[in-house]
Amino acid sequence: MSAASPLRPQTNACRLAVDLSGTWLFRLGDDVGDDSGDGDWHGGIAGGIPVGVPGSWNDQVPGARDELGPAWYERRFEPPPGTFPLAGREAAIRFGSASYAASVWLNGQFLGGHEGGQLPFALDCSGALRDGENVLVVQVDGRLARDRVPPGLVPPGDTHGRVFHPDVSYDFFPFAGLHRRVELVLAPRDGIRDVRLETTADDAGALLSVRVDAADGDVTLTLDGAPIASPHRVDASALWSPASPRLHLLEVELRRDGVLADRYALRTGIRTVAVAGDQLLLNGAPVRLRGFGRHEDFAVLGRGTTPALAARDLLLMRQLGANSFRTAHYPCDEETLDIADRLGLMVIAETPAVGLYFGDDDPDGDTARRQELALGSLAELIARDRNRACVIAWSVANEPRMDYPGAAAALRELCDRARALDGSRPVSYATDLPDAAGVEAADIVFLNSYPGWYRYPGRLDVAESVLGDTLDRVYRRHGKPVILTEFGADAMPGSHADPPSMWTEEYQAELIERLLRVADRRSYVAGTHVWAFADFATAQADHRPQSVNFKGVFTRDRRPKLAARRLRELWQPADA
Ligand code: BDP
Repeated sequence: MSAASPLRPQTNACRLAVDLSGTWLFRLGDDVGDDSGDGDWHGGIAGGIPVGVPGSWNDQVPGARDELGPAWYERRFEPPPGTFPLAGREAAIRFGSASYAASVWLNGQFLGGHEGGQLPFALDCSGALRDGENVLVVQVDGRLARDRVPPGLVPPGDTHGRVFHPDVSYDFFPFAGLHRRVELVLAPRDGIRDVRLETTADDAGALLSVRVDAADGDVTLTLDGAPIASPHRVDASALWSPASPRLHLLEVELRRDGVLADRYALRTGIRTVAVAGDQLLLNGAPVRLRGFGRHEDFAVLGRGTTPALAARDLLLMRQLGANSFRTAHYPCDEETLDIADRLGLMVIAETPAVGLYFGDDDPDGDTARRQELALGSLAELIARDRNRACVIAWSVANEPRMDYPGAAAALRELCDRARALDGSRPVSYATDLPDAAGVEAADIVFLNSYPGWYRYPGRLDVAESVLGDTLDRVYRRHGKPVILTEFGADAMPGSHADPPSMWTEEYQAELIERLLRVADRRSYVAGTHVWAFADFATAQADHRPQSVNFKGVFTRDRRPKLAARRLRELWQPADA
């Protein structure tokens, strides 16, 4: 099914993607699964109110902040001219992200569903789509449960001991809704199903391999307008890097009897990434990541994405001199990756597997189900992002709780699966427990560490030596490059003190500067990501004033704190 294939939708001579974003109708409601009586909203919802898509419903709809569903969405649309007859084409509805689970009906006909937020899914609707007005209905369920990923309702002993309302096991608000674009997609039935790029090092530059999965016919490739065959040799000067984020236009065409049957274009960077000894190499040369962990979070939008916010964030990162970010703690929007490709920002792409735990007292098999879901979203993430130059590593989880017998094996399985699906990028998971078994499965150690905050709070004086000792110990143990994927401090914007004290802008800036100094002195440290780029919404908790994590170097509305200015001084010039 080409329309429902992993390829991201695009509009060209053979394909059409119609953006259905905009004002939808919405209502919270019970799970009315039957087709009889008043409760049947599959053909259209009763009493809906207007909401914006993309966007979480929590901060749009008054009183709905803590409502996690199920909720119902409706969008009426007419297919564009030339849609019918479908003839050799298929139609699908593609969702960029429905958090956490969705079921979809078109004109009362059930199309299918999907579990897991922040990853796209496409449902064939060729049999349901009609000329004239169509009614698209989506039920979105954001409820927390132990057998979901990320898990909710987790016993406090299996979290960091923190109690949140709503009862999440992770430190961000469980926003729910249609968070990314929704598209009507038309594509040839017997067309191009998938395109996979892989770049390997070569003496003079790199070799680009293009694998095309397509129906019968003749496949041709062009790069920047010139015909190529796979593998294709690329000059070093044409490679992608933060200093020179060159993109090329790769066009794939499928012809039958000389007639164009399908076409797919990718704007792509070409680069290699590898781990050698204690170094991370980009295009064969050692590289150090400097940047942030970044959430998708903004007032009113919740977790809803818009290219304006992504552009603002990534341009600010570049302005500071950052060259990298991690999509914590879930895959980021595809348009954000377009911007990262263009700006030369190296991305650690993370799955939604935050807060995993492996309780062996699980009578109903929740642990096994979580692992299946984690493996599933890992595969979906790699299928979505594998062609991206900007994505230089996979993070298969964030801070899994490792104190159960099955934990290490589960993390090993996740790392091995990532490598089996994509052998071209290093694989790891961000951990606060670098001594626990499981870490040996990673190609790089991703270390989250908070000296001067959770450990030795208020002790700027000892934070440096504590981090230095931790890094050296981790390196001695694993003999691999280490990326400090999280460190930092909360700072209330506008709060100042001299000498610096916790929660002030001075303390945050000073701590970040000191810890960067420690990390930068160590050659095996392949990167530092400050936690976090901007303040973000959390569930309510006694350690989260205003239900916000204030570790951002920018406020939630992207005003700089002192730490942002300090980083700009430390990170100039922004060359790599
Ligand atoms: C780390 C988590 C991150 C939190 C951060 C914090 O990975 O999600 O937001 O701590 O507490 O443990 O600020």
